[in-house]
Amino acid sequence: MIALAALALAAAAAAAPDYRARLPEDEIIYFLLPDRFENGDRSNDRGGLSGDRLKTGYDPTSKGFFHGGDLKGVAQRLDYIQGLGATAVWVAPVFENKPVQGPPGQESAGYHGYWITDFTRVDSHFGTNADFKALVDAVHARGMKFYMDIVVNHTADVIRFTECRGSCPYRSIADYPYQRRGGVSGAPINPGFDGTNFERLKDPNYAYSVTVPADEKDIKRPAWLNDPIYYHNRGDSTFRGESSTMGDFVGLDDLFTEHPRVVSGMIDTYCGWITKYGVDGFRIDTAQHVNPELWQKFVPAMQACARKKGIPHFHIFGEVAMDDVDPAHTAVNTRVDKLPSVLDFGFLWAVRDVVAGDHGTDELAKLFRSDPLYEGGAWAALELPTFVSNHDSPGHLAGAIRRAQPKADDGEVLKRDMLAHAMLLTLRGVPTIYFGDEQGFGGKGGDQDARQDMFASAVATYNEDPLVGTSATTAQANFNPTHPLYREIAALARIRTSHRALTRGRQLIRYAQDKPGLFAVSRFDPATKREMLLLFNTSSNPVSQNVLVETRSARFDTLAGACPAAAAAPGSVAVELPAFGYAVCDAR
Ligand SMILES: [Ca+2]
Ligand SMILES: [Ca+2]
Ligand SMILES: [Ca+2]
Repeated sequence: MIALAALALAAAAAAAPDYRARLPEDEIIYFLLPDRFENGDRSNDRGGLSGDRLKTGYDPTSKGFFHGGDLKGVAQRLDYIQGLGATAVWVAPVFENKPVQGPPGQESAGYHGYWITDFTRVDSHFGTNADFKALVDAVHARGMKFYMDIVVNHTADVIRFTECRGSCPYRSIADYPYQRRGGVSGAPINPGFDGTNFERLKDPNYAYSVTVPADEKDIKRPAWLNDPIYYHNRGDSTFRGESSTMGDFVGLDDLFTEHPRVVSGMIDTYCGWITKYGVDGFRIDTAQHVNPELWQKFVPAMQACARKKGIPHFHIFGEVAMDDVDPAHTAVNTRVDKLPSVLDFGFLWAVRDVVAGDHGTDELAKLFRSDPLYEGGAWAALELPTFVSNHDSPGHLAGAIRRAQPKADDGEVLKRDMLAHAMLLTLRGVPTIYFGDEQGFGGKGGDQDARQDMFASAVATYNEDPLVGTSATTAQANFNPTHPLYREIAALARIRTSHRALTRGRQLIRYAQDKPGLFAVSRFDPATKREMLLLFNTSSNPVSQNVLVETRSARFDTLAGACPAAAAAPGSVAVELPAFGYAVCDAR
């Protein structure tokens, strides 16, 4: 049996295209939370813990607790993921988390993966390190890539301060300098420490009195993480000024990422995952809450580690979250921090404004006009993972459309949703599909509300929320390859991955306006210079107008929608689109 399985795996690997040769912009990413995707092993639902949900973290009826999904479940559903056209999987953090945290009455669980205690081990709710290896190998055997989600900014909330309970206000360096205990008039400590000579930093009690509960003194791995000297210990971030990088993210212990021991420790830990498992990239959580100097060292170290493992195009993209269209904000982290790429939050909000809301299509033009701000210029923008929903956004895209267009019927919501996905899958950037979008999931609000189960859910507020494009609800499993969104995304994904103009092509805005209507873009195959004309109508009325193209683009093949067969005159095509329609037109 084992020999047969190994033979089958070897055959699949031989058949798989050489995924290592692909560039980051060649991929289509599928992003999922393992707890919410598929339950492949009922025996690990409680993570090997016993007791009530406050001990095990398991409560499938609550949106803030573990639901039972795991890595074996992801491995069982790779046909579904690959069938959608995805070429890479981004899995939310798999590391061992503190199962439950939060003040009494407000507890929730580490089902999302961002409260890590052990950076060397897979969370026991998700399986084992062997399950992780099996999953990564199975993904690779299909010619797909595996992107890990990593955290460097913080660990789980273990450190407490005796001066406060629950929320602890941020205490600045000016008010609580390192060389005094508890404020400027306090007793001298850490003599000579200037913020850089860390051998002189001996006492972590400058801002607060630091304490760790006795039963949690040794729960972090690697073991150096248990020493409070490696944390900022200044209280909760206000996400402004100095606290943005030195404050605790809602109590999560903020690592002293300026400290050389922290830098080398994180480099060793994450290089270990690359070396052991051959993963193909990292999504970096809370990247803007870490000092740029850490990334300037960490990124080249990861790239070197990957090259040594035979991974030439290791992708690294940071989460630089923002709640409006401000590409200058995200671009800074590629310029100063030297992050190779960042999640394109500007794209998320621009598409939602233009397709869910009623903003003019020039909002998209304005976003793309800023592409040269990124380190490496507009070519670097090709590697930005783009998305229309994620696990922190206010609902899936379908939910956002419903809220923005309360009078729209299900058919219009579906059309708008498909239009947004057509933009995602044809415009510049790396399309990143958030699990459940392809099944018409909605969502009533942010984070916990946007993390619905793909397997049959027991969460009442998920199950009462109608899905788009189907009469199903989240009370049943929703791995339906005939859902209209799944089919549309799959068709567009195949168009994208079979045309270099759409993966690697420079992008030129042809037309945009200050109200809903036409958005027209050309992209160019970098080798042949052949033009691909992309047409989107964000308006509820049909569009009929002439659009500028290259004079050499005389005839067009229709890849999606309906394209003009030929130019009306050299350099001009007559475009007709129905309400919320789109077209992908391959010039020849
Ligand atoms: Ca399970
Ligand atoms: Ca803490
Ligand atoms: Ca920080």
